[in-house]
Amino acid sequence: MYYNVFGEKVSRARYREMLTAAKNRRELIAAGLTSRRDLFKMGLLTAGGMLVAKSGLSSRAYGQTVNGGTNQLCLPNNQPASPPTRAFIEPLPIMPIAQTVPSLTPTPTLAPNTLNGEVRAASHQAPQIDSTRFPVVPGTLYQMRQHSILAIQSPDLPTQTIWGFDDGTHATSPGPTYQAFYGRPQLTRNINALPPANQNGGFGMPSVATHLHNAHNPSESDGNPCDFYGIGNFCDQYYPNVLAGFNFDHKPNGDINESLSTLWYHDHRVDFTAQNTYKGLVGFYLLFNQFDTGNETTGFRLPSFPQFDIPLAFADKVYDPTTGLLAFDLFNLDGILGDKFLVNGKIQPFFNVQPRRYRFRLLDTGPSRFYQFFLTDPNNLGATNPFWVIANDGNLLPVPVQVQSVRIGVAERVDIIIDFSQFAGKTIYLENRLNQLNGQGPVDDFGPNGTSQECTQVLGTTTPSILPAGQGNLLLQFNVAGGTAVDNNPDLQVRPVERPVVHQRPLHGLQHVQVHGAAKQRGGVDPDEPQRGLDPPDPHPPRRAPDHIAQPTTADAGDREFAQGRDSIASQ
Ligand SMILES: [Cu+2]
Repeated sequence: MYYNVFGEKVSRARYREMLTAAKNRRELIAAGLTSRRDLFKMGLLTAGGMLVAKSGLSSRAYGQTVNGGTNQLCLPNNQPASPPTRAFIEPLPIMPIAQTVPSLTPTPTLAPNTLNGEVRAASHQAPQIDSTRFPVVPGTLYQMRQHSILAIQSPDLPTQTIWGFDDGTHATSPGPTYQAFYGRPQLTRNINALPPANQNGGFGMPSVATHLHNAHNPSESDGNPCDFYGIGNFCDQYYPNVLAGFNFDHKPNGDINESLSTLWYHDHRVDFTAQNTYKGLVGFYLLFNQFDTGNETTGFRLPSFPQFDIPLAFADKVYDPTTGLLAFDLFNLDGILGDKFLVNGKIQPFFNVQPRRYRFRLLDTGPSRFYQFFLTDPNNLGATNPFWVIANDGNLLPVPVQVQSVRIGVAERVDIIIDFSQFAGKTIYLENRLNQLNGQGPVDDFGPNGTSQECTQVLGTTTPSILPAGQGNLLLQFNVAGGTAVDNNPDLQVRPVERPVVHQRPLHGLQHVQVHGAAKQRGGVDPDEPQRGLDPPDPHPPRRAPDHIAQPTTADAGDREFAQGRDSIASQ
């Protein structure tokens, strides 16, 4: 029996065709074709960015002849399936908390230490604003080496060589989780210790720029795509952990409305961000303050970190059916969709939880998959199992919003609270029910009854935008203990997350949630890009208060200097 990447049965001849095409593409990549620009130079891409219709190379070209559909982007069967893997037999990995170091050698300097191999675009800005508050060598220091690591992503697959972050104590992918605090500046020395390109296993560029996505950071420390550096070089990245506006219109401490919480770091190397993040160069950066304290007996009393506050990095990947090794198809210009779903670096893990509230920080690490998360009880598929959204893209919402599902796009985050007391003694699943047929994005819901007419000619029927419960991708299994458990969190019905100061405006995001039963957002498909909502234009400028479920903060606006207290040049 032969299957494609969508789990559909295909003929043996078709399967061999797909395998050959994939093998030919990999060989071209291994031969030194490492970017789309090379493909253009070789004449392998059309002006429209499509792979030329060459048999034995483009499985789409094959599809054009056999399917006869007019919408070639809808080809659902152009990749062989990854090898079979069992689900829910290994526990969810929890990334370790990043460990600080007492000092760095050589000592960090204001100007780039080029003599010793530092590659940085400019001198640190923060110490030049206030050297007392932001000393050149702050009290919190990290040293993170990027190097290859061995990982078991499923016991049914061979050990994988991927790339991770090493804080000196743990070398993991996703990397160690930063536990950062407002008012406590820190510096991370990122060192490129990756193997040479000819040992990259077929994809990945050993040249890095580590970006702290969405953070309000000085441009020289931002990890801009073009601030990359090679093996053996390093970059000192200064994270002031200060609220936007601290040196501008909200002196001295900044604007509390600009508080960020769930951030992530990832490689941002121009042209290779997708490959390098797919290869493992991602991690969480959690920023706490006096309200979001990480302790459920203080502040907003959100579930305590790290025991009940769990970062979840989602990724979908493809494995070579002949070797079982992680594969990346550079020729798939619609964006790669994987048929294996990883959470924190493991394919379909389980997580044993207590019957109480947990906070989960959901992150879509891409490269091209959108998710709409539901809680699914396999013994009661008709049940709607609500949970709470408390933050989007790093900002706490003014009030928690109860939803039946929440959607995120690539690079987006959403913080949710699940109360497992309602599921005591049960096994339930976090399920992605969003229907996505290719890397360009999920299918729309513009057809009748929430269906899409995308791909109708290829599929012969309309397709649902949201798959029925139990028929999506089961990502994570929760085994909920029986009985009761201590839970210091307040009832979210009484809105304990309400922010101390916010501008009151109509909550478009909230209305959207009520109408559709889901907090919907939608954006691009590149981890480089910040996501924007599709909601109606905001009639209430200026865009300040983080009270919109898909609204960027001004720290995300990308057009003000950190020195003016608002932003780095490119904070996305
Ligand atoms: Cu980013």
